[in-house]
Amino acid sequence: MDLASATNGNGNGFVPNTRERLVKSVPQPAIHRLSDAEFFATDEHGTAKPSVRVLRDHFFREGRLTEEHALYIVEHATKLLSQEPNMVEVQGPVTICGDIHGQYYDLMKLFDVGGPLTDNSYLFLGDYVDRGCFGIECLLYLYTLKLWFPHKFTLLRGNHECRHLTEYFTFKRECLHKYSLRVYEACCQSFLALPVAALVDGRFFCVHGGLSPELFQLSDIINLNRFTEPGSRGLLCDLLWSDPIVNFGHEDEHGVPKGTTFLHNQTRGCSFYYTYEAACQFLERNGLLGIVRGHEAQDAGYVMHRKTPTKKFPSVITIFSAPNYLDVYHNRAAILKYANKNITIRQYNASPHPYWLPNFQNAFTWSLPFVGTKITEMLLAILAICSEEELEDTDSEDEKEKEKPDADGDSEMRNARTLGLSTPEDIARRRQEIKNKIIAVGRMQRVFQLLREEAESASELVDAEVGEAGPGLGLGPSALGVQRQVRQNIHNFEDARRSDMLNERLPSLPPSPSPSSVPSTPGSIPPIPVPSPLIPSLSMRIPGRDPTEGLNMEYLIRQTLEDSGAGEDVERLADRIAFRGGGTRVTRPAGLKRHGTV
Ligand SMILES: [Mn+2]
Repeated sequence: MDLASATNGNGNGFVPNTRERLVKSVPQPAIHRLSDAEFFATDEHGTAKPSVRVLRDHFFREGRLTEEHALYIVEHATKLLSQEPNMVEVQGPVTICGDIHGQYYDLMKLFDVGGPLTDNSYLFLGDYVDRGCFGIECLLYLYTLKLWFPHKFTLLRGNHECRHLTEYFTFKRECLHKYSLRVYEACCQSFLALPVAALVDGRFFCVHGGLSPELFQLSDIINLNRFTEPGSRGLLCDLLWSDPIVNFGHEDEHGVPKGTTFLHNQTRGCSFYYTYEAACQFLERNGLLGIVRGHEAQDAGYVMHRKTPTKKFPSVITIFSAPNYLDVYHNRAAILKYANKNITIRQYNASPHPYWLPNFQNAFTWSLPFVGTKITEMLLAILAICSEEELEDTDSEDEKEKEKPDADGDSEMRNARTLGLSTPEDIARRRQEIKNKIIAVGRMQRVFQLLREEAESASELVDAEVGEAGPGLGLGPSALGVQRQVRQNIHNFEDARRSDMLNERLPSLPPSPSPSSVPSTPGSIPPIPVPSPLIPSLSMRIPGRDPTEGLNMEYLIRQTLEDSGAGEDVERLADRIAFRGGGTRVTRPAGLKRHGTV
């Protein structure tokens, strides 16, 4: 049974029980916080650690932890990660995994496909959070595994593991919604501690983004200070942000001069593209076989780039482990299994996951603009109950009345006296007050319209799996209509990638960064155009505003009230109605009454 027919009673006299779950096939979320006894398990040395099995199932059922337990995991993981070198040495056999991006339910599938940690090591290449709605669950689960298997479980830093991107995209908002600012701050501290590269069996260089013109020897990474925000240039930034050039391995056929190694990365708005030549030189210089990196969505979940001339092995392998990325890319995910000097790729598809409204809104907040628009529309409709002609008509009648001298003053003065207004100034003030009220209603309608557009566009690329249930819930068909339209317009991986291109960029850095996020070279940040159509939400586009403040209703109201150009119709209407005279006329316009008696 679908929700729409359930709530409407589907005409069979069925009255839903509001105390029971209407859609029983959707399991009830776990609403209780785990007790210490449930949360902790003991390892073989009798040390208490968060239970992997309990957390896995609890998170799967959308359960949350106490702030204390969440902080326990993040802080203990931070301590452990801080002790690791910038470049971790990993021994095979190992399963190498690319971007996860908050897709917890797909991460569970990844571990099904990858196999248990008892007979297998894991190396993750970063980007655990942002975009998907389950970033904190991914992070807490991965950190818990790190606590249990510190030497068999390696987590590298991705470009999203930083303050700037998590504020711009979804992770900060998610933390504030599900946990607290304290938990978010602890996560930011843990990001600083994540190592930035790994060397598998001394043969494979593993990193989130790729190479840098500042990277000659592997020792350049060892000497790096990684405990800082990456900024928009420099070695740390490049390791996390760079990409192989488009047409990598075939550059000369596309007009890239021979000998080119690094070019400005236009897709990202920072860092570099590295060429096949740059990759081959780097591998030769350091006696390596290949580069394994994540950072770019792939239709098949992976891509093997051109082989090196000397070792006949793919110079670069890109691996991406978030299937059906953002619910619209239609891509498969992949992990790379390296064992006995052999590489095997395992692919998997997306798993179903619970739906979140844009920006973690609840249904009431989300639908408020729809309700608001309707109410203000009704108010305006009541005020506009007489037509333009009728108003013109009564205007001229009034003027005629005014021309006639009246012993008792004109009709307006009569009206005014009943309202206790004695002087023409009082009447003028009263008129202005009424006019202002009507204008305010009109502008509130615009505010709600904007909020509604906001709620619709805030969906990023996220599609509505429950789209069909929308109209039945009366939440306003147009919002879900937009989401359906997004679904209709994105048919395949290429469509999604093109639409989402701007979100792959480094968002412009704040003009005056806080001390904790000062990049290594302050003042040298190039101006980066802010992408507009598909970035997370309008509130994030407002410079200097905290993106986690929600829908910024206050800001919208102020903007709308300052905006004098629009809403002329409302103003004209307000003029007309207010200038009819006393307050009672507003709810019972004179025009209508007179017209009605004709
Ligand atoms: Mn990335």
